[in-house]
Amino acid sequence: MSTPRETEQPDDDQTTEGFGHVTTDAAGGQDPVAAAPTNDPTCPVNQQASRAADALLTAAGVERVDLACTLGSGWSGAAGQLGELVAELDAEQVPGFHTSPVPGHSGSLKVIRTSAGQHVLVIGARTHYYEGRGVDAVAHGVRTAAAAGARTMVLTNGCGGLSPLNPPGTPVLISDHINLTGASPLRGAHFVDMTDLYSPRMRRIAREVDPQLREGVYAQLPGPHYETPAEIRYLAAVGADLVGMSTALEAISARAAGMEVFGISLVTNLAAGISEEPLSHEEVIEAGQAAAPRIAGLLAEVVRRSLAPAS
Ligand code: 8IG
Repeated sequence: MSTPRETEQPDDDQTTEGFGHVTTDAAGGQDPVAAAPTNDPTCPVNQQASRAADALLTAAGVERVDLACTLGSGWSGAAGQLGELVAELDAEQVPGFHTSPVPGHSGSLKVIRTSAGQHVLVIGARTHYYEGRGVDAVAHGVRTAAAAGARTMVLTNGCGGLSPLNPPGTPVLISDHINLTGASPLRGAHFVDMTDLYSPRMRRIAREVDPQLREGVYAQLPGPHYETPAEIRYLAAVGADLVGMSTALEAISARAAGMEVFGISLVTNLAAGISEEPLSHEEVIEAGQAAAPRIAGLLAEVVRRSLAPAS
């Protein structure tokens, strides 16, 4: 089980003011809400996550969930084998969630009971950074999962692949990420270690389930445009294997909340310039459909084994 690894940085000019009490000047310089540190339980983003968690837990009639899973492009059917549906809510019924404008993203939140009696929150309504709602909207799913009691955050996505070893339709374990959004879901003096962000324990379990699985470094870009071939060569040179528009900001938020993080990408297209073909969203949807049975079984088995008591 991972623990939140926060280090209080030495801060010479720390004032006696508590968290959340940010002074504003007459000109309205700093917005106190926007500036409240994200590790303060009274920070409005955490309170909104608690309200969303309450709505979900009440609808499901459960006290907490054990694990949460965000479904990315190509993964919308992958929750089918996790267990029995207990509750399903439209994104609009849960505080802070929005229906996704993207075809291939489901737009609902589900609570599922596994055959072992544990509960999984399935988030089919991810907010992407490119929607322009800000980092708090992006992190809201993860914060809601943490507020609902989930100790493990499973992040799935569809992405571009930089290696011909991972053709479209290949699931790849995320071993690490490069956050190229220029943003963070955290603010204030909230310093969080990112070593071993993507749980070695969960990756081991996944490779036990499917020994063919490869690992890769995922680069999150802001999007919504895809990359140029020159940008893909740049990403390859700095060590990226996978490129997409989600996951890294959410993983940071999950680590900050003390959750164990598991990331898995479905390569739905070769990145720009790697293949002769231009990129299309239709290609992304088709690769997801073709891989659906394999990735649904994989996800269910990784979740089942990760929740099983250590023997
Ligand atoms: I699915 O090739 C999917 N998402 N940035 N590049 C980026 N995001 C993606 C890609 C891709 N494919």
